[in-house]
Amino acid sequence: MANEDGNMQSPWKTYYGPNFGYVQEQFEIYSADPEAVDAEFRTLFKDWGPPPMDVGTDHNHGLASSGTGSSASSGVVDLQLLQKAVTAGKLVQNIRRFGHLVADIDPLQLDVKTEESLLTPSKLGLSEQDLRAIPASIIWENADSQTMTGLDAIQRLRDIYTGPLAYEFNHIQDEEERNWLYQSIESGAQAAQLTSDERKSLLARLVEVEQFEQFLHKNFVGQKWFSIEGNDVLVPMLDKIIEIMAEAGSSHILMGMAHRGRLNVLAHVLGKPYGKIFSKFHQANNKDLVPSESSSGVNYGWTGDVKYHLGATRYVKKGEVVQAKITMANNPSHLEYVNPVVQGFARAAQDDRGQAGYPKQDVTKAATIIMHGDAAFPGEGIVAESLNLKSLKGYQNGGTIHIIVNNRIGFTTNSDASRSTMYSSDLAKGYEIPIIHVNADNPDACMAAIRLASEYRNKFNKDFLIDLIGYRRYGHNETDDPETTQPLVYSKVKNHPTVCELYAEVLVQSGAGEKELLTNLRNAAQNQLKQAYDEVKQGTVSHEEVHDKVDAGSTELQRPERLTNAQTAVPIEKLREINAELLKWPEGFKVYPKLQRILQRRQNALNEGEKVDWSLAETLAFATILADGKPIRMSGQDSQRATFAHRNLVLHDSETGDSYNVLHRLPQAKASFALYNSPLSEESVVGFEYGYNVYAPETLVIWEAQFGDFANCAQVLFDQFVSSGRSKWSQNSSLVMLLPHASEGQGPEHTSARLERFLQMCADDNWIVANLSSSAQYFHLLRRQAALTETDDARPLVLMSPKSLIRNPRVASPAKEFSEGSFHSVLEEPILGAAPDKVERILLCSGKIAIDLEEAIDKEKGEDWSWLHILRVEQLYPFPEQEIRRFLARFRNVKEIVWTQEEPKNMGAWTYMEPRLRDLLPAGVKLDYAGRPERSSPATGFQHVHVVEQQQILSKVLKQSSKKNIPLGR
Ligand SMILES: Cc1ncc(C[n+]2csc(CCOP(=O)(O)OP(=O)(O)O)c2C)c(N)n1
Repeated sequence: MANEDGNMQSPWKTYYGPNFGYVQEQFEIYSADPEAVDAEFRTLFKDWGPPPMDVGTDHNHGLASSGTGSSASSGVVDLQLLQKAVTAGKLVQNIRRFGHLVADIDPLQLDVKTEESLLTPSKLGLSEQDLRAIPASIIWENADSQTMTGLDAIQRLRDIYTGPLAYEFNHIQDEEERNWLYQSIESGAQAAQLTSDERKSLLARLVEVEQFEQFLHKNFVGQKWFSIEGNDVLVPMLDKIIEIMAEAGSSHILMGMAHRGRLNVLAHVLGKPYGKIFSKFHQANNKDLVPSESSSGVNYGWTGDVKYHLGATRYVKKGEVVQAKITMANNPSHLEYVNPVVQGFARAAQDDRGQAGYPKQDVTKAATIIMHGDAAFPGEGIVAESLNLKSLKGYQNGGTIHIIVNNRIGFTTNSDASRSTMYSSDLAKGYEIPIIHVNADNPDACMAAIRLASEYRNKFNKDFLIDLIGYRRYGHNETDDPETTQPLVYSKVKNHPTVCELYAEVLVQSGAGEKELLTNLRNAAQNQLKQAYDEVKQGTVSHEEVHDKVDAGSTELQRPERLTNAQTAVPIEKLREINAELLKWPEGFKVYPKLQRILQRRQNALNEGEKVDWSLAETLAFATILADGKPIRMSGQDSQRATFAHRNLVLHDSETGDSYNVLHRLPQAKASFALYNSPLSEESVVGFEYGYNVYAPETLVIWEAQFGDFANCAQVLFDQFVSSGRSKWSQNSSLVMLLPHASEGQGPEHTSARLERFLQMCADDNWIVANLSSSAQYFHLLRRQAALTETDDARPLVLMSPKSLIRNPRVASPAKEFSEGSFHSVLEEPILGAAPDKVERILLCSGKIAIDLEEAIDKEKGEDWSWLHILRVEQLYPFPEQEIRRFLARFRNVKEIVWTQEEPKNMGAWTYMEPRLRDLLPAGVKLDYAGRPERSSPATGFQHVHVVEQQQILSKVLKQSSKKNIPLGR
């Protein structure tokens, strides 16, 4: 050892932990009285001066033994101290990981929280003295300069992790993200105090929220609207996200939420005038909705919806410039089903579809905020299916901010009966979504949560979840008495001050606000509400100001002419040029040889005498639609290749595995073509594609089911959105749904898309339902659908798509039908009907059975079939009444019409067709049914039974009453 001028090591480096503290203590004594310390210390202090204060920063030496002699200078570790430091390090991790268990996140303090042993130093064998002896930076890498000792560090970390904000980040696998999250909260950046002015405006906003609810309670007794009270802070939280996101460049802000607090959010976040909201309570006459003399009793095609389901749009301006468009999606009662729809909105807003190739996505362009219920989030499977979209190439939207509006109850059901997880939010952990639980009675903490969530979303472009834990001040709705089922909770709620009262008190205590502030704010808010109310009552506001615009589109009962007039043929030269381009792939790209041979066969398909099959018809439709400048987006399970291996629009190099999208290099294409294999989900994907289409109505959006049978997994989306969205909310779409459907002996679950259910929902000109029998029909129908996008005539298209027919040569069409034809709602069987007067029986049918019939007849060419004719109803809805009438009029001697289908009698189109056909039946003509009998399951599981059943149907309709059996199926 030598002094600082010498070469020897500083003696201080051999003292650490409690020993170093002892040395410092000795120095203090020495400073007061040198004689009061041992001679050894006297010498030391004389030679080296005072020991430094910040020994703790010297991590490597902080734990070396203070032993004497050679062991001291050789840096031997004090094992006991080392053990303590390691335990203290674990304690830090425990606080980060389990701090939420004891955090102050429950406004009503319903659960008694017991101290966790993992978080208690003494239970881990650490005394305060031990912690004081450990330098903070050894156990906590984010310790600031104020935090000196381990004890300080633990105290600080407990404050951070067990206060009104609780964090769950440990499930984030990415190290950079995890570290960023911990660092962000431990640095206190987001928790930084609001200024006094900011806190006052926050209180003013909370008062508006509170008083709006109070006003409704007072003036609309007996009505329901699902008050926000108990989670009032949601409104200023949304204000804050919108502000941050708009500043960060989001010009679209897409929101989805259920009933709870929706009116308040509509009023305050979406700027829906109070008067409009009050008028819904008044049930005031909206003349568009009321039966009138000029209407047939009801407004055609418009049912409207209850007040707490309606969406809204607002433009946020900075000066005169529109900074962002905020959209609250229309929402059905079905909880959480709006989630994928909003995700689809966001992606549509982020995609630039103006050039060939995949759309160019800019995630800064749109921000997504989805609110959930605490019972619905863990309970409804659609939540998991929608979260699963978050990182998938075709669906991700750069991160959604989720807020669980947690009132700790679902209707009358407590959390312990509605989920098996500790928190409502636990599902999100599996998707590596960071989670904050925050006390809704602490507005400052709620703002900190928003800041962190938004910063994370914008930095990592991933989802974030805030579990906003409040309570529900009243029953499930305002007409419910919650005390019958939750007496204890509600005895607490009754005496619990409102968040305004709590926060006003905080402001008064901190000197940020004067005592009368709350009363003044409440009075001002009440005055504003009263004024709006009086204006509505006195009728001094215009109809437009009070009522939502009803846009039910066309009021005509049918629009068949506009549909049939759609120009969908494409000149043959153009088709040939495009077809040639489709067979060019990049230099050196090695297409799988078997597939190459299949594709090469398409080369001559447009020549005289050749035919275009289903698959090429689809590709040509897509290519020509792109050439017309319409973007296309398609997704479904395995849709790139297609379930039946017919599409193959994404090719894979057989040597490198590189992929190449055939329509991306098409020189004629003027718009984007997105084709994605979807995850194995129906409801989230249908919801997403529907949302995409609603928000990007110029795009031809297609969803393809693996088999139509699985479409019913998305039943809610068909019922609540696709079929009825226009009628309830004036929300139109042109979504195409391809649903493989046909009886082919593949068993009960690879047969039926449940055509009957789609037909049952047909009304008010709500969508198109079709089942086709030729590739040219498919080409024209797709092109018509594309042409109608964005027009008043746009409607969703439900297409029973083919399976075996894809490769059936009878379905392939000659080039002429593409270059000259158009879509026909009804087709005549080409090999029959040459002598109309001889026809006695007409079979009406749709889809594959038409081809089965043609094959059966063709096999018996020698027979006299002049007594028979077949009409294929290609478009089932809108019902082609005029076309069918026109056809029937040609056959004057017809005696019977037989609706022929392969589905059971209680399924397929029969129950839909029967009354409609009866209405147009010529006098004296009988209507009959041929098909399977009523069944509870759509199809047999045995192939041989299927064959027999199919033959029975054909035999029945192809046997002329007076003649022998036709030996079918040889
Ligand atoms: C899919 C679905 N099932 C059932 C209901 C009926 N329902 C309406 S609100 C509600 C309770 C929802 O609880 P929670 O998610 O906690 O939201 P809160 O109403 O408490 O805000 C139920 C069961 C519904 N609307 N949707």
